[in-house]
Amino acid sequence: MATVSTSCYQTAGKTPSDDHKKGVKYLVDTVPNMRELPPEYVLALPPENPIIASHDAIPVIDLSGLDGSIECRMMTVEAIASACAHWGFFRIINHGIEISLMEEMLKAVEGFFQLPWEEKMKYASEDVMNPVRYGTSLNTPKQHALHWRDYLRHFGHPIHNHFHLWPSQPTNYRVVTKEYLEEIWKLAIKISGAISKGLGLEWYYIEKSFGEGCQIVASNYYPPCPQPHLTLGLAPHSDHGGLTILMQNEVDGLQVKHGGAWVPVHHAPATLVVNIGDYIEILSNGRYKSVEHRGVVNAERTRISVAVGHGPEMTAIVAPASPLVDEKNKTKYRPTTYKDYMRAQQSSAVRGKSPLQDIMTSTTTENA
Ligand SMILES: O=C(O)CCC(=O)C(=O)O
Repeated sequence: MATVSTSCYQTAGKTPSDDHKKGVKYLVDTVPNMRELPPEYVLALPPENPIIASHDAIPVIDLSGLDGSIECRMMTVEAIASACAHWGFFRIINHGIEISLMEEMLKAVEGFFQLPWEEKMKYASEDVMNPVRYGTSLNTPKQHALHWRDYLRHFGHPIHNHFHLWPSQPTNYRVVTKEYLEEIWKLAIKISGAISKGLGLEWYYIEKSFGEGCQIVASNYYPPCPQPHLTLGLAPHSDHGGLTILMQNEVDGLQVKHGGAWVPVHHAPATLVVNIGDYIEILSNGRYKSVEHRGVVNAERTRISVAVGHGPEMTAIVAPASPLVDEKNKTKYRPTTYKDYMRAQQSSAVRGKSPLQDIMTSTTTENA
């Protein structure tokens, strides 16, 4: 079982002061030429699994196949089904999102993190369900070891409910983010159709299960770290939603757990990375598994990633799809509301997949 216990990620150093809440960028800006990692960020990391060679990389799917002939469409559906079953992660090309929009979004996010800390702290919140949150380290306000990451998380679709709450600086942030999130939502719905079909469900099954739907963007900022091997940007975790679409700048750092090893997901220009989250694991009754991933840091360059999660509306019941449950395939998860699941998952200082395990009817099932 791939779950990581909290103790593995307890800090090996002293208890942090509240100053750390201003962010890791604030720290590196105020302590130029930092040679040693502050002890609050030193993690007692478990002995590592070997990192396997990049030739064993996540599958690449040409999404233009979904707009082609019936044969082409079915081949693409099968490729996505195979990627979901074997990896839980895949890279997409020909996805239809303009490169210029991707670049503008990355710039807007970078612009936000470059604001003075006082401006960013206007969005700080300890409530994991707050519609807009600036923070540092992990999402939870519970006591945990510090990680080398600042983040901005906020709700997207349905955008009219949240637009006015988004950061007002940089001045183009709202306009660019709105356009990016609208395009990414359409893409997520298209991919969810292919995933539904691959599970033997009707094309619109997952989309319908979303109801009004929920989209959350998590933008991550990982400044250069003086001793990157002693810490992490983001601890291993799975995502609570249905599917996440991730874009990263040209600096590597994402790793995916596969076959007991951490596989690096390298930056590839103009591509996006898709992964399935806990909601699809549950909906598929365990046929597909959400996969743990983590962010490592480096000493030279700032890494930025923009992860957009897509799931159902808050009041939706999260449970296996009824066509996938029968006498032979009994339900493996206890129903819960998406809101309750998300709150539990986001509040947990325990990383890995333990929040999902808590709602499994049997904990003997192996996760990928
Ligand atoms: O920075 C990354 O590549 C990982 C981001 C991520 O997993 C998250 O924001 O939940």
